[in-house]
Order: sequence, then C-alpha cells, then structure tokens
Amino acid sequence: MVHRSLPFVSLTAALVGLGALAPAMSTERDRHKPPPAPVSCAELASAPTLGNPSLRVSANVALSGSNVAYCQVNLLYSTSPEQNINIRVGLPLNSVDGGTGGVEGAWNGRTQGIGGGGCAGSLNVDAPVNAGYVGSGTDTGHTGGSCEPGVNPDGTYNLQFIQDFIRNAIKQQVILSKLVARAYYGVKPAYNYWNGCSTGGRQGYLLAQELGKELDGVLANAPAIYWTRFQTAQMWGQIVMKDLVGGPIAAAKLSQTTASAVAACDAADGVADGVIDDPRTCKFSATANICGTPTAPAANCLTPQEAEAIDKIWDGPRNAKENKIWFGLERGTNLSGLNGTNPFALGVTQFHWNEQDRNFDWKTVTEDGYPQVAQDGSRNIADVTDTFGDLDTFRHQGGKLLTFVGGNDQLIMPRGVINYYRQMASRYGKHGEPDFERLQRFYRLFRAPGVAHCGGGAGPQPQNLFNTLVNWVENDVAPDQILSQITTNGVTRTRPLCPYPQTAIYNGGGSTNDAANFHCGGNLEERRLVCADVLAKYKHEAKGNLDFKGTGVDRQECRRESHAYGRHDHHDHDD
Ligand SMILES: [Ca+2]
Repeated sequence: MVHRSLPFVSLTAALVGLGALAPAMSTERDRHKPPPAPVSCAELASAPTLGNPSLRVSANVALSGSNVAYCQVNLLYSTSPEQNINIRVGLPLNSVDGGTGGVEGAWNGRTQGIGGGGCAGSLNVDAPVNAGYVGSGTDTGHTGGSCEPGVNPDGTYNLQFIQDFIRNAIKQQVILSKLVARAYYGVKPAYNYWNGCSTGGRQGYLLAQELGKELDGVLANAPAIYWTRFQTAQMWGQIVMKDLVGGPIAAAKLSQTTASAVAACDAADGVADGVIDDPRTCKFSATANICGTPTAPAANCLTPQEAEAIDKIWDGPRNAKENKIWFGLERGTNLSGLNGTNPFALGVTQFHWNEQDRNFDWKTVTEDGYPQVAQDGSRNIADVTDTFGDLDTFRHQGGKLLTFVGGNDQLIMPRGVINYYRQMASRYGKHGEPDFERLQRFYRLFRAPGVAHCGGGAGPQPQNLFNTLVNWVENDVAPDQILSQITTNGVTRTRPLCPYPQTAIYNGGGSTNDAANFHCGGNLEERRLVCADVLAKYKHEAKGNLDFKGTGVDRQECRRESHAYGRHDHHDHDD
C-alpha cells in the first residue's frame, strides 16, 4: 500500500478557481469559458475545502493489494465539534495521473456510493474503483458498529449521532463524491448510483426518498427500512421464549422445526427443491413437532411450550386486540439468527432507544408488555429512523430503484419491504389501488425464495444485480427477470427471480434445475395473504386498530375477505 499522508488542507479556493463549484450556476459568460481541465490528485490535495468551511480534505494516490491505483480523497465533514463524518472518495486515475481506458483517464464517467451494514458505514471503495467507477463510502459519523451512543447516559437522545447515522453522512457522501469527481476529471459524472444491502439498502431508500434529484439508479437490497419497528420486532422471539420456555430454545430444535416446515410446504409450490417459494402460504404449525405426537420428528422434538413459542416467532408480535404489530420470521428461515443464546445486539440497543434508557433491560418485558415498547419506539424515534417517505422526486426525475430481498431473510422480516412496495404501488396507482405495473416503471422488487440476509441460504442466489440496474438506467432495459443460481453437492440450479408480485412458475417440462424451464407469472398478492398482514396503526401499537392504508390495501376488500373466512377486525377506538 502506497500511502502518502498529506496534511489536511483547505480545498475551497482552488476548487472555486477550477470552476468545480459552479455546475448549478451556469451563466452565459460560463459558456464561453474553456471547459475545466482535470487536475492531478496532488493538486486536489493542495487545493480547497470544496467551498465548504465544514470540510477538511486530504488526497493521495493509494494502491493496495490486487486493487488498481486510484486517487483517494478523504473528507472530514463537521458542522460542529460533535459532528465528525468521514467520507472517502476513490477516483480511478485521470489522464493527468496516467489513467487510460475510460472516458477521462481510467474513469467510466459514473459514481457509485457504497452502503454500510448494521450500525456501521463502510470506507472501502475498492470494488467500485476497480470497476472504473468513482466509489464513495462513509463511516456515518461514528466508528465501530454500536448504536448505543444514540441515547445519552442522561436519557436524552443523541440526535447528532442518530441523524448522522441515518441520513446526514450518506447525503454528504453522494453530494461530495459528485463534486470531487467533477473537480478531478473536469467533467460532471454522467450517471450516479447507489449500491448497498441491509443498512446499505436502507441508505439507498433514504437517498431515493430524500435526495431524489442526485441519483439515477439505486440498488438497495434487503433494506433495513422501518428501522425502529423491525429491530424492535427482532426481540419478539426472545421475549416469547423467555415467557413460555424460560429461555432460548436449543438451536438443534429450531433447525429441526425449520426443516419440518420446509418438508411440509416445499412441494406445494410445484417444485420439490428444498425451498418454500412464498412462505406466507405455508401454515405449518410447530405443534406437529411436539414430542410423543405421531408427526413428531425422530430427534429434537418440542415441548408444547417450545412449539407455541416457535409458532409465535413465525406469526410476529400482536397486541391485546390480536392485531399484528410487525411481521414474523418466515417458515424456512434460520431462526437462530435472532433467537440464539444471545439476542441480536441491535435489537437490544433498539429497546434502549425506544425507552430512552441505556440500562433498560429487555428481560423485564413480557409478551403483554411488548406492544407498549413498540409503541414507545414509534412515538419517540421512528419518524427519524424509519425511512418510509415517498419517492415522488426520485420518480419524477427518472430514477430507477432495484431491490432484492431474500424470502428467508433471518434478520429483516421480508414482508416489511413488501409492505413498503405495496404502499408505493398504491401511491402511484390511479385510484389509490395498488398498481404494480405502474410502479414497476421505476421501482422493482425481486423476491429471492430461500435466500437469507443479503445472500446465502438454500435458494439460488441473485446474479449481476448492479449491472442490471445500470442497463435499466442507461439503456432503458427494465429487468423482467433476474437470474439466480446455486450449486449444492455438485448440482447447479438456476431460476428466474421475478418482480413482485410475480413469481417463477415451472413450465411443466424439462429440468427444474434450469431457469429456461420457468417463466415469471402469477400473482402473489392474494387477498387472503395481504389482508392477514395488515398492521396495527403506527404509533398506536399498544391498543391500536388495523391500518389498511398503511399496508396499501383497501379496507373493503379485506372486510369481504374477513367475512369469507369468518374473521372479524376490531373497531374500538385507537389509543
Ligand atoms: Ca419448493
């Protein structure tokens, strides 16, 4: 690694001189100026603060391992002593620094922001830079992967920490990466992209919602949207296991019960491949695994209490009115991710955020007390964290949003993103009815059956997603399907992934291991499935009624559904 450490310098003056700050202020006079020329990485470092007194900048040519040499610009964005947002921009070498093969030097003319994971960002820009992009990353304003500092010891929120993590850092990352690219190459980027999964996926949604003019394409997979709501729900299983069983269920029992569910429901989708295509259709109950019953497995059978707890983990949290508060984990999902010996750390932290108390002990919360904790989170902090805004600006300026979510994501309940997708389908439908075809003109959600969080799991893995997005943005080739592939025990299976609510349907002939023998079709938005997933009203989780609009479905449709199945919804007053 060649790493020349340069002192922080003020970039302002030089970049102003280079004309890098004027892209939005083009005047008649500017048109007669020669176009700005590329500058060397060293010049970039000896230059400016990009016209922004909140910035400190360093730049050097970096080379590490098998990665290509590039101009690395490190920015410290800080508007107060409490704010320290580190941003890295990696620039393929321009023509001045010897780069070749691209539109300017080694650059392909595009930017690609890289997202983070968990409660952390990422400053690793190698992958996009190696592919010819200007890559960018941020630490989201803090080091390490803990969100505990979001609550101060005195019980107040550290909103600087939270806002920097949720939105400020990634917005500056995108804006400044474009500015630095313009300064270095003397040319504005032709296209600007985002690429992230999990927290990186949530970041992609936030940028599409709040910075819709700045990006042309967003790849946002397994997005951790509804941050407060789903992370609170990550604790649901631990609470029911504590209440019903006295503590965590043995991992071997969890995995046996998952295997039993898959065995029961796998073939119902038409192909016995070890994957439940749409787990919402699987009604397998863990009570089938109770020891001593005829259906119990030979090993790792369950006590009645364990079976009840697992059924509740699949069902998700409900309030006293039996209204659903959030979604559960799907049948077929590895239950140990959230329901192991120790709870998932971000879920524990989320309870601290909800209650504004770093010492709040989740073990004091019972099943009956859960809805109040969920409501506290919604009322106290979810408006800041939950990333559920609209996509109006992004859509209007022609942006494209592409998402895959694993059908057996073990950390983020996949129905959450389906819920948002349906809401947007209603928003951009004609009469408030979900219209997925209209939505898919700019936003496509691909379910990946059997796939876990951001990848892994028993299902075929999505292939080539980012280039698919680029092709959609630049060539207007909307993906009607995405290839997925997995090799197990020497056998390779391929399968098309389909834009929700379509799914891959076997044509009836040929190998079920070959994607060519499937087509995208059908409609997974069955009323009985959708209406069962309507949630209690946001901020009224403790005693609230169902909020049909919040799930993007028509109340009357679900009423008819409810009567058809002999169920009722409740009409008491919200509290
Ligand atoms: Ca199957």
